[in-house]
Amino acid sequence: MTATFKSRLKEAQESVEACLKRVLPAESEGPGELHQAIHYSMFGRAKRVRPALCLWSCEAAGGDPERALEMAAALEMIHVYSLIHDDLPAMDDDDMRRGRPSCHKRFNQSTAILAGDALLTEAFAVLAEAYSEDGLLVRDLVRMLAKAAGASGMVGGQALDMAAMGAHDALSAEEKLKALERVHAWKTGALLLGSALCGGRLAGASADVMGRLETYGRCVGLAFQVTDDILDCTVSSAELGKTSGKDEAQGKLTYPGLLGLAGAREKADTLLSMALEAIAPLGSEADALRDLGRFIVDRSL
Ligand code: GRG
Repeated sequence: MTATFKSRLKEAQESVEACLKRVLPAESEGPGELHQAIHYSMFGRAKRVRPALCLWSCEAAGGDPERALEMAAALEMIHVYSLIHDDLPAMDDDDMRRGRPSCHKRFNQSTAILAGDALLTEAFAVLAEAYSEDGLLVRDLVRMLAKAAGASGMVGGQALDMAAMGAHDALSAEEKLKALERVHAWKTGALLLGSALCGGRLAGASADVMGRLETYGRCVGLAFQVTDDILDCTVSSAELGKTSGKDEAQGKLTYPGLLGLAGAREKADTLLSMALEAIAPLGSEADALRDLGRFIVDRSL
């Protein structure tokens, strides 16, 4: 990671966190521990990749990234809800997240479920409020966010993942790769793709630029999860801030499992090249997006 990118990412993280603090009720507000749980999960150690993707897609399309701040905050709210719910015993059952006890461990399961529910619901209120002067914009952003997060996006991908548990033994290697790509494209890729598209829409991007952002978003979305699979089997839980080695323990299909470690790295690099090629004509306004693509593939957490 170059020093320039490091400071750009830090700047984006700080602006989004300040925006999140503005739009979320204070930690001290009731009822019960709801807002404490929301703040606990929201403000832990986090990369804020989806917000950065949104802000910098807006910039790459010629827009003002400041205008995309609330959109970026809404995306992070949806992401954090998914992490809280994913850690629950009925889902991935994980005790550790962002380097500390997961939400249901620090609080309890009902508080964690409600904190996730509240973040999901309030994300749409943030959009409706922030962009209320432009009804068509709100309509498009709500539609795009719901598609990315819902039954044919992130939630659908989680359902596919749970249904696939132990159901792939009879498949050929090629079929396994296809099944894995489908789960990843929905479960992780859809929200990352949605982040790029919402950024482009906020900039009023042309159909050509939206198409380029779509290819970029799809490729880095998948590359993100390929890298996540690699990290899961190469980095310790302490460094990752979440339990590592889980994929193998749960018998899940993974890119390193199917392609080997070197093959998985090659896959991530190929996806990155495709992403960079798609945005090649966008000029220097897309530099942060280019660096973000490289970071997604080269990161160590
Ligand atoms: C509706 C009950 C219910 C559950 C939904 C949708 C869902 C559960 C889970 C989504 C699936 C999910 C959590 C996918 C994992 C994606 C992933 C690799 C997350 C880690 O993201 P990073 O690395 O984390 O960006 P930080 O902590 O940096 O934000």
